[in-house]
Amino acid sequence: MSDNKNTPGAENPEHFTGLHLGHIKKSAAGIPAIVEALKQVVGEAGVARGLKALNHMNQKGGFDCPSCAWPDPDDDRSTLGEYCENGAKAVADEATLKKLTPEFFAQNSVQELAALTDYEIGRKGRIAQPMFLPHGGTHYQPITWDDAFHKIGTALNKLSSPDEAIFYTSGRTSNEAAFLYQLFVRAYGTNNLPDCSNMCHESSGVALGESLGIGKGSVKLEDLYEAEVIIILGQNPGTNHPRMLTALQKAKANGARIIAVNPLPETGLMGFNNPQSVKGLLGMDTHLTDIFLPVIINGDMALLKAIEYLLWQYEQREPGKVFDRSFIEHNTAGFTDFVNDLQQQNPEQLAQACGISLTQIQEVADLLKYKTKIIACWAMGLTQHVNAVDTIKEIVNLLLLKGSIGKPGAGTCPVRGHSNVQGDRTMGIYEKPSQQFLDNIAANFHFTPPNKHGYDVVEAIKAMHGGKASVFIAMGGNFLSATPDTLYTATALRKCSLTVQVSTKLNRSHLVHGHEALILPCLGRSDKDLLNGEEQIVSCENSMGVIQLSKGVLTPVSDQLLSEPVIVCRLAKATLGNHSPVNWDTYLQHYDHIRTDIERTIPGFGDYNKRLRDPGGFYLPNCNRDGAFNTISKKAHFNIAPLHTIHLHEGELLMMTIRSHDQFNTTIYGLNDRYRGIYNERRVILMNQGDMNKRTLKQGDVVDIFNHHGGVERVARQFIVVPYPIPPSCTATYFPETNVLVPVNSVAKKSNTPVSKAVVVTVRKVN
Ligand SMILES: Nc1nc2c(c(=O)[nH]1)N[C@H]1C(S)=C(S)[C@@H](COP(=O)(O)OP(=O)(O)OC[C@H]3O[C@@H](n4cnc5c(=O)[nH]c(N)nc54)[C@H](O)[C@@H]3O)O[C@H]1N2
Ligand SMILES: Nc1nc2c(c(=O)[nH]1)N[C@H]1C(S)=C(S)[C@@H](COP(=O)(O)OP(=O)(O)OC[C@H]3O[C@@H](n4cnc5c(=O)[nH]c(N)nc54)[C@H](O)[C@@H]3O)O[C@H]1N2
Ligand SMILES: [Mo]
Repeated sequence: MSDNKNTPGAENPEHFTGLHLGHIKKSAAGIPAIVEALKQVVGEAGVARGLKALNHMNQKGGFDCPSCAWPDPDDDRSTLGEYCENGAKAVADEATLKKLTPEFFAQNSVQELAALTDYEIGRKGRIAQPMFLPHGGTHYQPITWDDAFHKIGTALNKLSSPDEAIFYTSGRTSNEAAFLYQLFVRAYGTNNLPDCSNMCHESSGVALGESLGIGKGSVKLEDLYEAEVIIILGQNPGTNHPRMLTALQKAKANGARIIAVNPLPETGLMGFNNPQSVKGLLGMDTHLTDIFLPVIINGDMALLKAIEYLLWQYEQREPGKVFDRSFIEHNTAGFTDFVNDLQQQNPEQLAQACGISLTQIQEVADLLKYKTKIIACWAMGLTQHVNAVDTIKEIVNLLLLKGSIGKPGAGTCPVRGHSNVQGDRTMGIYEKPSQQFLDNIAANFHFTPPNKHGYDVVEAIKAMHGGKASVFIAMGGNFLSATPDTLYTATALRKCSLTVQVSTKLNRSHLVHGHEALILPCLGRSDKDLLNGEEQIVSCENSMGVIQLSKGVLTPVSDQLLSEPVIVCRLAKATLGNHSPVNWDTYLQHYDHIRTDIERTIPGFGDYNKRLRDPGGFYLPNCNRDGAFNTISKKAHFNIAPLHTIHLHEGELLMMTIRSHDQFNTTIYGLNDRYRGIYNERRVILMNQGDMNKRTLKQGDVVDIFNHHGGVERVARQFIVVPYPIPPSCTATYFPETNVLVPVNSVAKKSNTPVSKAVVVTVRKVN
């Protein structure tokens, strides 16, 4: 909402960077990926430091890649390096030797920095000491750690209620830091713990929790190798989870068939040159997808229903051969009602609603008919929709019909984003904690944690905007750029009395701030973490529930950086003073003490300190994996939901905001999207040629993009039109440039996740 039209930033560009269009690549990775990776790392960190980082990443006893949450193989790790191009870019970004000294901040005002693009801001370097922006100040100034903690403690203690403070977390925070952070926040007295998950896989957590009794996926990496069919919906693994391609390649070699459901023919779904194998280096690619279904945006539910309908028809002809009747009878609830509803469906209408021909859907049904080991993988293409929870439950319906949960080679695979986003939730970073979790805290730490639900991300923005919250603290992330409705969120943050960012790199959330602002620089994943002269380890949980050790190896760029656990302890001491129910000094001696308390509080962490040091770490318990369903009825639930139809008026288009190949969320590594053939420009809008013709637009034309949700005009200025193989009425732009168009009030039912993949927009040519 445009209550501050003058917000400088990426949404109001000064100039273009010079678009150059190439071809859409036919396969991902290979030598170009290795070249890119080395270029980035060596360029930022130098040869010795860069190679040291790469050699330790994702190796047993090394550090966990700070990029995505894809698991490491349980068995042998590749000697060619167990990392991908984008993991290398993430490390290069963190291991950079460039640092932001007090002189840098003295020379560059906040306003000047805010006028830069996200790409330019991110290239500046690591923050090297705590910085403070006084009320009305134009430049950040150095501040001591003690003074910084004192300021925050004082601000928090001045609030009339702890609920007026908000404590955000991004998903890179280690288990140890996350556990202490939520403990501090609850001891302080609130559950206002929004996290990036609210914008990410929250819909998956809600759907899986309600249907299957656990909000996490059920498969292990080895299951992929055993699957007969892998369905990948709304995910672009070639860019966002490149190491998944190695697993898919192995699955293919073992006979698996792959179905990809995506409005775009994403390169990584199509073919793969494994840079960790000699064949891949020579450019011999594996053809990955067997059936590609270019659904229209949010057509997935209709598609899934159509597949189920056709399978049900087969089942009637051959009872018990297509559906797993025994599994359904013993393990599920709601089958009869579900089938009654399915019978009412009209396959032609469903085909039309998803934009896939009935012939092609029939091909999928034929493939699935006798298969029993099916895995469904999905990511943001499904979770960021109004009906995301129901769509994910529809995936579960399909798997239940086929008995494809709780056995090898089958199950649910929501592919997580941030490297420890799943672990942070396990540690209690959650605005709606269970009573059981709170009881465990109470029993171990002798205080009564609040049980009133806190704010999630969208609620937090509204609370700040409405003056109900005025201190905002972020443990990592880039709240301003990652959240919807950029200008509305900017206003919300600017109303705060104090905003605090615990960060590694400079980002826009440091530049759009409260009356006073603090930047607290912390160690990253790759940095050596010394406490009382001893190197510390931390731990993360990957997408498949494995807890693994992470140990940084690089000398930090500044001796003024503190680790996140230390920052939380000192913040807690400064805020809670002598009244603290928790003895923070114990944790400041050794992180093993943190893990001992995690073990006492959270199930599944028995013998944590020992098992963490076992090579490869350990799996957390997962009831689905063992064929059990921890719902109230102890059964898996079929779900019946109507289709969600988005009515587009004349001239309107449906826009998905997606990631390019050269970014990690709001961190922009470069201006190329190599696989999609788009170079040197991020301000592009991918359009169907027919939609361009209707608007008399041609390649290279510049348009403004509008959204009018709730009667408020939002505009993203100056995007270059690029014709692209995308279904009619669908368009794509890059996140975060177009977050300014995502309405804060457009959220998924039940999960409250911003609808970032179905933004109704119009375009107008700029003369
Ligand atoms: N290099 C790199 N790695 C990353 C990240 C990064 O930014 N860069 N981000 C990390 C994070 S936090 C996350 S959550 C993940 C995100 O990983 P993804 O979910 O793969 O990321 P997106 O770019 O949002 O891609 C969504 C995909 O869904 C498709 N899609 C959009 N709408 C629909 C729809 O309605 N239906 C279907 N079937 N498909 C649709 C898009 O075409 C696109 O291919 O990646 C993680 N890993
Ligand atoms: N329109 C649109 N919006 C989206 C999405 C989308 O697809 N479309 N995706 C959503 C998703 S899936 C997610 S997960 C969110 C991401 O939201 P966030 O997690 O908030 O954003 P990031 O860009 O990952 O955060 C990057 C910043 O984290 C800091 N950082 C990096 N490493 C560390 C560390 O180790 N410790 C600390 N303390 N700080 C660190 C750096 O300062 C860096 O600038 O964005 C969401 N927003
Ligand atoms: Mo994410």
